[in-house]
Amino acid sequence: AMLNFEKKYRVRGGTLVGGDLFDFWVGPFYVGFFGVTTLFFAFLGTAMILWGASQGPTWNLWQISIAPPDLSYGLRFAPLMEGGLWQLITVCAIGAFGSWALREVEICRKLGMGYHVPAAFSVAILAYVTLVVIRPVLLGAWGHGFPYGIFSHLDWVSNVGYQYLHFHYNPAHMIAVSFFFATTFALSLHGSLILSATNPKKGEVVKTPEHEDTFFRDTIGYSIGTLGIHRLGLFLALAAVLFSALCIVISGPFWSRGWPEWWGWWLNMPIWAQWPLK
Ligand code: BCL
Ligand code: UQ2
Repeated sequence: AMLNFEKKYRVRGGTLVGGDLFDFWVGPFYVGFFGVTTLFFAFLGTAMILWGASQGPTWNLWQISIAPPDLSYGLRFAPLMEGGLWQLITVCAIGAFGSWALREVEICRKLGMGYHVPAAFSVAILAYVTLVVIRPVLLGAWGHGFPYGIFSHLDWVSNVGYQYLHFHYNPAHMIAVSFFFATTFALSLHGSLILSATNPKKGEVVKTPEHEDTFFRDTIGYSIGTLGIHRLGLFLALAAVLFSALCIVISGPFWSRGWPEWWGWWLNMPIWAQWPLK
């Protein structure tokens, strides 16, 4: 069923390719050229994961894993069962994520919206591509990508982390983590503010943004405003993911020793490195 206002927003056009050919909906979902390509890559990729699992040693959901090629294959194609599958699945994943972003762009154009949503999603895609393409290429082997499996990718994160001795000392990781925490903090302030304004005690009317501003002015002397909190939230979230991509792409290509050692420049600064004076 269509909601009464939906007809008004089901506008023709705004497509990037294919003109009217794929300009249709299935139920509530817009399809478009990139809806078709999303489905194509998603089904093919999922089928390959299932087939890979069927060739593997387990059907335990937690333990299924499709590994990238051995480092000795460098940046070449590997045989299917020796990482080739991982390479094809990676192509499908990038195809599906990219198609999804472009489908979002078409929907933005139909609705006359800004491109904030696809722009933000592109930053998540960039982080993924950094992990499975950019960093492996910079290091010279697809084997540096992470394996596709629930536990196996966690093991990869742990192993790669310890390869640099103590990943918490990675300065970009520090900033990324701080932005992630700030994002959840800002969103908890916002969510709780909205819920308390819209759920007053029995018999009272729903409160307005004036009350929201006043709450924060009373408590901390500052309100960022209803539009501002959403801008801040987007900024914090994007910064978190951009610094995540940065923290991993510099691990190896830029710094190959332990991250604690990177701080030597700071410990050796002449302001304190000369103390105690002998
Ligand atoms: Mg660390 C990375 C936090 C301890 C080693 N670490 C990260 C970052 C993040 C973080 C900053 C991962 C987020 C990210 O990249 O998002 N680490 C973090 C925290 C601690 C921590 C908070 C902590 O101690 C409290 N890390 C440690 C310890 C080390 C360590 C010290 C291990 C011993 N950490 C590493 C390593 C890495 C990180 C190694 C990384 O590689 C990783 C990183 O920075 O990666 C970039 C980015 C988001 C994505 C990549 C998701 C992309 C999503 C795609 C585009 C879409 C998917 C669609 C999906 C398949 C479809 C679903 C369909 C359904 C229908 C819904
Ligand atoms: C706010 C406001 C909102 C909000 C929130 C605030 C009326 C509905 C949460 C308060 C936010 C502040 C003070 C920024 C905090 C900064 C960081 C980095 C977490 O003022 O306006 O609108 O939801």
